[in-house]
Amino acid sequence: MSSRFLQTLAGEALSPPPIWLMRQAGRYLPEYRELRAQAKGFLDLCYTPELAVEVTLQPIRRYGFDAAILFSDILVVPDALGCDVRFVEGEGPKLETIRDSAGLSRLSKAGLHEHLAPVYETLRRLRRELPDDTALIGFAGAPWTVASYMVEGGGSKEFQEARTLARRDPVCFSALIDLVAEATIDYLKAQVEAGAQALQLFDSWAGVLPPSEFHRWCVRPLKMIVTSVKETHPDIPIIAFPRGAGVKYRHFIESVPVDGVSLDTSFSVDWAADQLPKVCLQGNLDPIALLSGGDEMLNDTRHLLNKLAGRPHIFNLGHGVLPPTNPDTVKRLVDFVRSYRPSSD
Ligand code: 1CP
Repeated sequence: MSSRFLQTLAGEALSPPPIWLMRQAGRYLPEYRELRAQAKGFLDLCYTPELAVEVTLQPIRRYGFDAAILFSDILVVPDALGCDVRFVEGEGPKLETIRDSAGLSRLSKAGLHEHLAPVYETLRRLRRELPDDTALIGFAGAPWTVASYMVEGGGSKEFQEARTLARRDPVCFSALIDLVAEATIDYLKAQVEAGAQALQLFDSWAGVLPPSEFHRWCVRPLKMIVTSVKETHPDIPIIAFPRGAGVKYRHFIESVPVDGVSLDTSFSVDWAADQLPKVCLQGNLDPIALLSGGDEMLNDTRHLLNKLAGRPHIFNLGHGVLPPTNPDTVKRLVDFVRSYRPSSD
């Protein structure tokens, strides 16, 4: 196994740790903005292998990250199920809303693989083009997060409609969650067959679920997905990101057989290192630290590296790189992590 990222997910504690960043491809990079301006739209970028490969490779060329993440979006799954998805300039995603059984009946996974074939082609090309020591990460959104976008018709602060539907009509909501979960299983298995060497599941809105609902809508569907993918692909490492779940991360790790968890910015790494079961930890520098940059960013980074030294750790942010981030600051961060040697602070 030549990739430091995969070695770490397999349980080795490497110093310095491997590094990649969520949303490492995207709007903070001038070369992304240039290519994006030429594409017809954001989804066009995701469904054109030539362009998606190029965008995935941009941050690898600049920074030599230990892993490349497929350039796509979590909302290609609803799109493939027949729920119309559009990305409106400056407004984010807009989806056809699904709020009842009539809406649900319009969706089907019959055309899933045909619709997502360009994504599989992107992965095949990437595996050929990436250096052997750069791991290729495939991904999908978790059912709770994806279904929430479908019920809301887009992004939201509180996901009020989705949470209300889950309580008012749990049978309908549960059918939507199951459909997304089943589609996600098929999608992730196909990603592995096309060359993904690890998978990440993004449950970006797990944090809005109260403890009484967390198990049902976050833990249960993710357990189903991870178990099923590992049944056919036992060696594929899987990282989950139940963002905002706080102390419920522990229950999550005890219940879902993941190889790693991505920590959001709410965690003190001291707490995580003491309290969380021994899975690989990924994270969790605050993306805002890269906006202010400077020595404070490096001090936070040193603290994090010191606290997690000695256990399997993949350096990352607590959420995605923000569009106003200066690409030179990312370079400074990567150089710092790569030259890190344990010390006291
Ligand atoms: O205008 C543009 O160019 C589009 C901006 C953009 C990009 C670069 C979107 C729209 N998606 C992406 C790529 C993307 N999305 C990746 C691959 C790139 C990488 O990580 O390097 C990944 C893994 C995602 C995942 C994603 N999409 C999540 C989960 C992760 C997270 O950040 O919490 C979510 C919630 C989405 C939905 C989405 N897609 C795009 C936007 C702006 C949003 C958020 C919408 C909202 O809730 O307001």
